[in-house]
Amino acid sequence: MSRINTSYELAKEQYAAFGVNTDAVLKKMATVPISLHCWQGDDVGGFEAKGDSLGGGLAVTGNYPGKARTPDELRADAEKAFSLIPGKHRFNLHACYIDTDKRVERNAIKPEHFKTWMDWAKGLGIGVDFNPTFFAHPKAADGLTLTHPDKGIRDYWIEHGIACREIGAAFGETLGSPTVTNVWIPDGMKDIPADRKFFRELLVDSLDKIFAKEINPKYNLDSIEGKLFGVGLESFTVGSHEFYQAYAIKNNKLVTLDSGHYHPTETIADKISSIFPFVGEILLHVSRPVRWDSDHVVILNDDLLAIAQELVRGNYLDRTHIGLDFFDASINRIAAWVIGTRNMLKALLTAMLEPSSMLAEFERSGDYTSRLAIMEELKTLPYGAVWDYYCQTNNIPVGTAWLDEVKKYEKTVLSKR
Ligand code: RNT
Ligand code: ZN
Repeated sequence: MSRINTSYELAKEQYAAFGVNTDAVLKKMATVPISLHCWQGDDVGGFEAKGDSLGGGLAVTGNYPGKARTPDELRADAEKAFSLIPGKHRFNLHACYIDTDKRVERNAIKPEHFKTWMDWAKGLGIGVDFNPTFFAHPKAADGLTLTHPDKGIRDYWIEHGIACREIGAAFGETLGSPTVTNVWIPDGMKDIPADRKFFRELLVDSLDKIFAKEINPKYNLDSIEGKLFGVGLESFTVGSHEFYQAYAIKNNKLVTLDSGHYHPTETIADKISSIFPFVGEILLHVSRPVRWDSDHVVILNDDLLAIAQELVRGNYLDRTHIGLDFFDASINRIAAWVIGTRNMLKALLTAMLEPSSMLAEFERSGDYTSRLAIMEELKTLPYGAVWDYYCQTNNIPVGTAWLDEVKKYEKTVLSKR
């Protein structure tokens, strides 16, 4: 037996002593897709005719060579990443990743402009998620889109939102898996607003118009993402968490929780069980804020583990769409995808390997001593052996072997760009 198999058999026994069946956990692991965000592959650049800076309070730093310059390059890079991650996952597109020869106005985009993406996803047998792009555009240059006081500008962005839901539905129908279309707008102000109410009311009205048309949830699910602040938009964000949470509950929408969008001492882990009694499904944007909403690559830290534990302990996986949202241009971008996604999966695996009902029983009987003692013991159980075995059975490089693949690809493909 190989070292990996032997280690797995030993780990299996150790987990069995806590009543955890590792084989069953690995079966469950295979059913959880992670949505890889296209924008890590090219620093949120997209493929519209260039010229518009990112804006909207978003910032990408770093200039590592070799980023994808075309849809074909991005698809090849994403495929490389998928080949290094165990399981079947999804791809999360932004509208500005449109694949056309000529520039198409954002309010005129159609499913046909994303045909190459559809064919690609179909070929891979993966689902796609979608996002309207309310930034990097002259009509978003002053930081306002759906809440712009100018009705003409508002209408333009409303039309964009509607177009994107239809594109989402086309992806969902073609690929046989619902697309989550996530609305995030940058709208806000650098300095103290005089009339917050005016903008919030405009946002209600614009969202109502975007969502007016019923779309079969088998094809498209609408989610809305709030935020605390953006760079240059420090004093006021129209689409705050409270705003969208309330809107979603009232209008039966999904809520997106992004790890970087709250006060630094808040974590999205605690929000999951708070919101689920009131919404059907949620979307996560798993990210890593370092001192601010910096969107660093997700690492296996306590915050990530807490998110995974909440999803597993609450039995919420079937109602949660897990997406990633980070962008680091200072390291190999494919490695960034692989590191972040493998970490998300490792966190889920660790959470699934937990004897959660045992811990809950201690808690309910008031035995907090045992709860803490066992939680700490669990931290040194050999989940790494289970992870390696999972990678091996999925024919995915085990341990650091994936990095060799990325380095090879960097030498043969990325360095030629
Ligand atoms: C911005 C939001 C949003 C974006 C993407 C690119 O703060 O997190 O989700 O990161 O749309
Ligand atoms: Zn986000």
